[in-house]
Amino acid sequence: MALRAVLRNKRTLSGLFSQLSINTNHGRVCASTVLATHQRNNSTSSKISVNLDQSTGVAVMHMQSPPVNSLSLDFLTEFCISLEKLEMDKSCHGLIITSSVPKVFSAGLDILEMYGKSPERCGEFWKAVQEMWLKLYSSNMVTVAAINGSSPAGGCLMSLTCDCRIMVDNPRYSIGLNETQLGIVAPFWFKDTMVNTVGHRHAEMGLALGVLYSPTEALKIGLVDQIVPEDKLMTTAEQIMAKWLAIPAHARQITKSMMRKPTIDKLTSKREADVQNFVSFITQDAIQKSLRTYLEMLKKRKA
Ligand code: CO8
Repeated sequence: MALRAVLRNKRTLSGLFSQLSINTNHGRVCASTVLATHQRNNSTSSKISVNLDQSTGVAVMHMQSPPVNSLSLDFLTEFCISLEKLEMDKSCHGLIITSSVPKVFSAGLDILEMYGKSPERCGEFWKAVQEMWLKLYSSNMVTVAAINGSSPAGGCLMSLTCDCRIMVDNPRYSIGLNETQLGIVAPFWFKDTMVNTVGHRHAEMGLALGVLYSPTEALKIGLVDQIVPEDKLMTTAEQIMAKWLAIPAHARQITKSMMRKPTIDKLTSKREADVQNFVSFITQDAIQKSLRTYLEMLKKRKA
């Protein structure tokens, strides 16, 4: 009946839903809660800084762990705690992830967490990597990666979990799942996330060859959605965010879940086995040797 009245008034269904979702979200918080939430979610830990703008409902997360924002166990723990806080904050609808470290978005998993460590520690580390992926890939928030530097391997994975990726158009920056170049293999859920983004053929070639794409190449295969000059990155991210947030929230969230749930369920149902696989793989002598060679190569390249 109410709906008919709305249609009679020539208002669209999506307009109605849009209004409902906005009202619902805003209706959940009173002014004092907003203030408390505002204080709670403008946080700076040693590796992550989060700034939530209450007027837009958009949080900007800066990764600030020099030299390369590598994903160590400590980093991942802080990252997941920040994410959880935002997810539970009903006044936060969108998240932009970017880096405070010049020229690097994230160098991916911290190789030192995988080299010379006990099986127990490797297992703990891997659970944290899974947690980051699960939280981001299933987030109810709109997530945008504002990629302002190189983003290999786990850094690429992190951005692939977002709803949208914008990268600075600088040919010195690269992005991709380059695991094979380290002599290691991207796990099935890394692969699935890549396939879901760029399709099977591009994923197959990119993964097998461990390709690190320039921004232009990444745009061409759909690994990123837009490339922009450095000084336009954040304004573009905000514009894209506004476009996504204009969609009725529940419809967008259900659609996201529909698209991603099979991939998420696959890991959730095999989580423990995946940890065991990782630990037995990464602790093999041959793999440890490959990692040592790669670390030496990184050092030599620097010298
Ligand atoms: N982990 C730990 N340390 C790192 C990493 C890393 N991923 N990347 C760089 N570093 C270190 C360097 O060794 C160097 O250390 P130091 O100062 O002690 O010599 C320091 O960070 C600075 O590095 P650079 O001088 O190279 O910094 P640049 O700004 O010149 O370059 C790059 C930045 C482009 C990010 C460059 O450092 C780079 O290419 N790094 C390697 C990135 C990489 O290959 N990451 C892959 C990690 S593996 C992963 O994410 C998924 C693994 C899945 C495992 C599955 C197994 C089953």
